[in-house]
Amino acid sequence: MRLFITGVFVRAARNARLTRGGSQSIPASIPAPPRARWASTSTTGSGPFSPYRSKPSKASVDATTPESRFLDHLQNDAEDKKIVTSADGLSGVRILNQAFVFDETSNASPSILDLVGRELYNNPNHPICITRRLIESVFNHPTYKNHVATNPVVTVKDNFDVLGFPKDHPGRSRTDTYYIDSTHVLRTHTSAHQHAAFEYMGKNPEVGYTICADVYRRDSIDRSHFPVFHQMEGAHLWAMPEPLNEKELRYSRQERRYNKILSDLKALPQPKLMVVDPIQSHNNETNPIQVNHDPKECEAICEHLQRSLEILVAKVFTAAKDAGVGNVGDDPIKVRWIEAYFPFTSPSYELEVWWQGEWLEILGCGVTQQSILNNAGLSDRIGWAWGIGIERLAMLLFGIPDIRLFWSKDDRFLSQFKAGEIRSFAPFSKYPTCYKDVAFWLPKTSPSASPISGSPSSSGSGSSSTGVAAAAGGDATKSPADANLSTAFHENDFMEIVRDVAGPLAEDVRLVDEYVNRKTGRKSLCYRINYRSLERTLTNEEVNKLHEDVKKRLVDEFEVTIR
Ligand code: FA5
Ligand code: MG
Repeated sequence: MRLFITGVFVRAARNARLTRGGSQSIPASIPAPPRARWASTSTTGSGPFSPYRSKPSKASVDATTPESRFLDHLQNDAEDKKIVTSADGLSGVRILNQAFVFDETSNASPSILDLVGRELYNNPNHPICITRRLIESVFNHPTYKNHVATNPVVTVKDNFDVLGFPKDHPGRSRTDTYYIDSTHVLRTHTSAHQHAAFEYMGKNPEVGYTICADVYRRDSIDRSHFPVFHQMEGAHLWAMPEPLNEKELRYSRQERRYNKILSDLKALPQPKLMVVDPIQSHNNETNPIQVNHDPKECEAICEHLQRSLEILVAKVFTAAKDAGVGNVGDDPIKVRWIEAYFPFTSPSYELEVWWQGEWLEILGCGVTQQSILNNAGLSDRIGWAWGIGIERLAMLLFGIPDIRLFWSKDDRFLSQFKAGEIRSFAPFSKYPTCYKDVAFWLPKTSPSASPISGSPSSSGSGSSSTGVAAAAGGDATKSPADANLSTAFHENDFMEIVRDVAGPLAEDVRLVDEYVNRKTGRKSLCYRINYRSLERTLTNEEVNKLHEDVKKRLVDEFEVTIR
């Protein structure tokens, strides 16, 4: 591992690589939402557009089936209730006026559906929105169009298929993703809107975009993980210039595109921060450039991507330092690049920031897969994309110690933030914690996959020793990645029960013991649940009741034997 080196040094080395290239040759359902829920936030440019495609017509649904009658009922029911059950035993949900009938794939729980529609990113005095605005100030008009996508229900196609997720990717599993029905999910990442955003770019003048949205993942419970969080996605593309005359060759046009990328790179300021960059080349076996891409052009795009994100990090951390958040004093801001894997970019990277003694992953990024651009009608463009966790940045910016606080409706939290201001959060309380253990035998048929064998909270926190990160959730260490294995015990199922029963009163859940009885072959697990309210002291009776409810659901739903 190389020692810390400054960004300036790294850039100098990389720029040398860039210019050395010289004259290399170039190698060759259910109805969609009734109205667009996608809004552009910048003051200029074209208006809103819909990221959704074809709407199954009502006429194509057989109106005589109980399903279609129930669907009509759901659609038209005047009651302001999210989940509705019919006399036929059908149940379904209305999300932002769109009706869905649950099927055997549905697994979105009421506690999650309750959080849909809060639109924290649209409240100007909320830390999520303040952070969003800060990011947008770096990726701004006229280069970038700033969007928000308010409807979190997307098709499986948009969330996974068009992005090239393999069929067995763990992120697709019902243990990791909230399915509304077999063809719709609560989006697990803002990349679900990539295809629509690229199509939009094809018809509009901006060469880049940002999209801000709430995203949903069945995940661990701790202070930096919540099943709903916010992401921002960004992209920048370079188009092939128009031919200068009839005779101009494609090669020459591509050379001009490459020169434009270089001049855009040169125009970016050099931020002041320390960069740990063990990546010697943007083209290697484990993280290759795409077959149809020119190595030197790809190199320039990676440089532009990395520099743009380093500028963002420098801006965010300087703001936090200036506000005296996190006691970082005069220490230089340190970031580290690591190689990653995403099905929709290659090469791919993650960026980590050194914060209070550890590396914290804040984003994933890479060179957009050409097939995705081609599918959106942009075959003559090339470029990069990134996806950032807003809470991760906001926690650093404001010194917010627990991710649950973002959802607080308590005025003691909300009144501390003002649009455009970065300031250190003043904790208003520390109510006592109460932990309780639950130990149980798994049924004999459960798979032997150990929930403890990987990091219990591995979707995005801390550093990855292998340097290869999962995309958009999904942790292969926790269970088999088979959406049909619904009865097998998965750690995320346990997390979901706790979340459903205790909601934001569960602060942290971790596996504290695991062993196999040699005689019976049965496995025993013991989880510790920390109950703590951010707003009041919990009574003993209250916690006991919650814990009993967790146990009961565990027995009912997973046929475990409590020890
Ligand atoms: C993605 O979601 C990719 N869509 C990012 C991307 C976009 C890559 C475009 C390439 C091109 P990932 O699963 O690593 O990647 O999540 C991105 C970021 O979201 C993480 O770096 C982290 O900051 C944040 N994040 C992930 N899981 C959580 C969680 N449970 N709670 C809070 N933040 C999270
Ligand atoms: Mg990640």
